[in-house]
Amino acid sequence: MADYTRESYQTREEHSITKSTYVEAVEEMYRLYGRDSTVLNHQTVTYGGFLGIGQKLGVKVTFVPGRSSLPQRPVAQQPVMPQPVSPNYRSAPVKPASAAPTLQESTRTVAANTNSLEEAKKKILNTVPTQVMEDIRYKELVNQIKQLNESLNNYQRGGVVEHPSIQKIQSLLERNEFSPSYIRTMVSRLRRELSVDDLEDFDVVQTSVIYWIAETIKIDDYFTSDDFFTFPQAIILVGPTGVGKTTTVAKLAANCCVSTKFNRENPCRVRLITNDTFRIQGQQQLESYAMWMDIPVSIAEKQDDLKVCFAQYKDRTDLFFVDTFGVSPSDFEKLGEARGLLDFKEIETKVFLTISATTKASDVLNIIKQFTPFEFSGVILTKIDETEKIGNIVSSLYERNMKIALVTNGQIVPGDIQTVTALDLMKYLEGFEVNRERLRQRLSAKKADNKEK
Ligand SMILES: Nc1nc2c(ncn2[C@@H]2O[C@H](COP(=O)(O)OP(=O)(O)O)[C@@H](O)[C@H]2O)c(=O)[nH]1
Ligand SMILES: [Mg+2]
Repeated sequence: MADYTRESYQTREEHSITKSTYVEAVEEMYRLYGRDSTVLNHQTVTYGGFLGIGQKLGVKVTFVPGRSSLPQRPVAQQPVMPQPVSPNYRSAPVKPASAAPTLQESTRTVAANTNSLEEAKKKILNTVPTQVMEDIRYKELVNQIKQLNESLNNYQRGGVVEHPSIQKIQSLLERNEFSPSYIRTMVSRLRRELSVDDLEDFDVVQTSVIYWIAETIKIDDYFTSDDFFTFPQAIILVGPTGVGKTTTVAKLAANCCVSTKFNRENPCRVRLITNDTFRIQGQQQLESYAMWMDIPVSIAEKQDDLKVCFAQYKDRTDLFFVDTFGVSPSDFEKLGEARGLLDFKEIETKVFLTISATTKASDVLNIIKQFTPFEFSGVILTKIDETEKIGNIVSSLYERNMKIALVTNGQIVPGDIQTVTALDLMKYLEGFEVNRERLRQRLSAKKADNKEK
């Protein structure tokens, strides 16, 4: 394209092709007019049908055909070629190129005979020897096979040639470590819900995708609801080892103690319980937090110990926070043991699965699966400060329809814990430009809409 001057564009005629999608129209243009054709504009149109019935929505692409598809201009340099008009040219032997008259000569001869340039042209075309025609057809055929091969390769790479905006979104989602199936869902939504004009404006595309991502994040507002302040009850944290259960239990307990819901006359009575008796540090860690915060702590090794503890302190305690020993999701024996330990009815309980935000998507899915018997109601997402990508978590929680109740963002007790909104989490998207205000308005409009329904 680069060697085309403005003038040469102007000397070529505009053409248009209408197909059901932009990509199909452009592919057809390339096929018929060459890869060096230039798209001038495109618009959404209706086409096909009969008397307005059965019309389809499509895209009309207006373009200038590629130079390669045009007849060569400098006739004088044309080395070829047509045979003089001969009534039985099909059987006429092909003359060597050097002996053939030039195109100019042929044109002159024929024009003189017919006195009509148009007719002369037709006749010249008819005079092209069979072998030359065969050559042209052969070249066309080779070209078509090449294009078919290209299309086939594209399909083998996983689909049709995508609009550049869709390609860009796809790679941004991959960069943020969203799962392949989540990315497929977003891409098919883009294809379905955005017009070709919308796709041309990347800002519209990314705003829609960010909004859809926010929509897929479900928040559990348990810790701000009245249910959390219905006493007595036990909050139990389960999850793999090292994700931050003990630290989070300490943060929660400390925050309840300083909550504005309570005061000196009416304090929140909190007790910590740990059954992490396997590791000396596990137990000591909670005990030292408890001592530092001046909160009582109990050790409950077995299910019976827990039952005794609840029975003994229920009347003097509002909230029990139970820190469990960490279990690897592949250690089925220990998982069963931990589940058995929590099998009691003495007190209202609420179980939360603790997952580190740094866990990769396939592992998150496995953890959710293995901890399902614990009947957890939501997820506490820890260590969000240690990652810049949350696609792994967002896509796997969405796939399992899980809600996020709390997020922890550091090692400091009690500070680094917070309730979040979907909008808060959008700041962890890398490479997207988030218009927070527009997104906030759209999300609150949706919330209000849902409430009305
Ligand atoms: N960066 C970061 N570290 C955390 C967070 N929560 C816990 N940790 C650290 O993770 C490590 C393991 O925490 P711990 O509570 O013992 O995990 P547990 O085995 O699940 O009980 C400790 O060093 C904690 O300080 C968090 O939100 N952010
Ligand atoms: Mg622990």
